[in-house]
Amino acid sequence: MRKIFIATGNAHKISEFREIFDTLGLEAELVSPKDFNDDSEPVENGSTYKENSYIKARFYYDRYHLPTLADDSGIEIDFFDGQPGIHSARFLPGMSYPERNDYICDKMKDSDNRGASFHCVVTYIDEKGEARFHEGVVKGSIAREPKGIEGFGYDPIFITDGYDKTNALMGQEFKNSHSHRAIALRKWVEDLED
Ligand code: ITT
Repeated sequence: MRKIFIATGNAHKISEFREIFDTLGLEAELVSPKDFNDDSEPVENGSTYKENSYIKARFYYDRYHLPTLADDSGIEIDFFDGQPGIHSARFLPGMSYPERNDYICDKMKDSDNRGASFHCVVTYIDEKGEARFHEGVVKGSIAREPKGIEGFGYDPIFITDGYDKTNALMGQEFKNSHSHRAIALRKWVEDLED
């Protein structure tokens, strides 16, 4: 079976990758830094999702020489002028995600400017060392208050356009087919099949 290195230390992303692979009917053995007891981390000093995604993929490809998939993602919130974007993992340092989500909803409580979007760029470096990039974007809005326990990060406050519940209430199966990550991976598969 084809082995693919998933270049992330985020356990939630790894399980989403596995589930999206299943949803897409892709057979592969997915391995990640944890399987190699590797806690080294690439320096994400790019200024775009694409650059950071490439930095992560290249870092692990150079270590393990396996076909490698990396994801850089984030949420852009209109009320905060598009922040936190590529800084989503480091936004409001020192706060847990429930605290961050409460903070965001509280700051926005009197505002009708609730637009937001989730972004993801996946980089795939193949066995020959060549990189391909695919992007997934989902538009939505910020909920009045955090709701739901599924997913991770900002899922309790993000409502995908066309739906009326947060991602964390819609559930993992919904995310596996509708998320920014699922869209990017679907494009990657279509590209592989061509
Ligand atoms: P790696 O760099 O090791 O992949 P990370 O969590 O630091 O892990 P990013 O730099 O790409 O990854 O940061 C993405 C952040 O954006 C993530 O930590 C969440 O806060 C948020 N995010 C991304 N995708 C999300 C999703 O599907 N649901 C909720 N929040 C998400």
